[in-house]
Amino acid sequence: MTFQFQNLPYKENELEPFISEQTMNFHFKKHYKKYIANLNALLVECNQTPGSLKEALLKYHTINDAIFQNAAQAWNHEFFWNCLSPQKTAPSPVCKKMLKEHFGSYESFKSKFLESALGLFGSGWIWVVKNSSGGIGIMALGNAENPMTSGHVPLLVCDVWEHAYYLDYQNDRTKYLNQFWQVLNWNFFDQNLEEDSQTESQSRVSDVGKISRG
Ligand code: MN3
Repeated sequence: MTFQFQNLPYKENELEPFISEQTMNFHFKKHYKKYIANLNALLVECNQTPGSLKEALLKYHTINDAIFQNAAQAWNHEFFWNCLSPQKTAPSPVCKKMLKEHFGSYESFKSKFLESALGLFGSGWIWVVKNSSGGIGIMALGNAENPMTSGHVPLLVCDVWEHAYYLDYQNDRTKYLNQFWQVLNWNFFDQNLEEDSQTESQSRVSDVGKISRG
């Protein structure tokens, strides 16, 4: 299977003034599309046909760095585009409750997020994840790393590779992170939580099926 690039869910200039059209243009056309092209070329070379980016990144995580990195970067960027929105959104009551439970308050969640982002040396991604015990947490992962390889469910992410902010904020990651909240799509958090709970209840149903048939 050849992977096709996904279009942005908004126009390149719609996140201005927080993320410029120029940044989105480079980010989408030069970085993200390149990962898809690289991945397709690598898969042809070794005659592999994973069914999805998720399948590719999970399968090649420990066995082929080049395929993993390009598949993960493609997946991470598609997820990241959806974490941004030109419409102003706010955490839902469910989301607020979770943030309060796990971080004490919305404000302390934000400072923990910023602290993790500033603490990550070099390029990477700052993830809000659901862990296997149902709690939520923040993971700062370098380069192309993705929380699904360690069994976590991604709920939100911020791209902290310099290509995501250098044209607008130069080396000032703090300034970029402070603007990130202006365009963060909180509805996507709820959507990912909802999808995960559906997957969980489906797997419970199939477990019950296995037991009764056994
Ligand atoms: Mn990027």
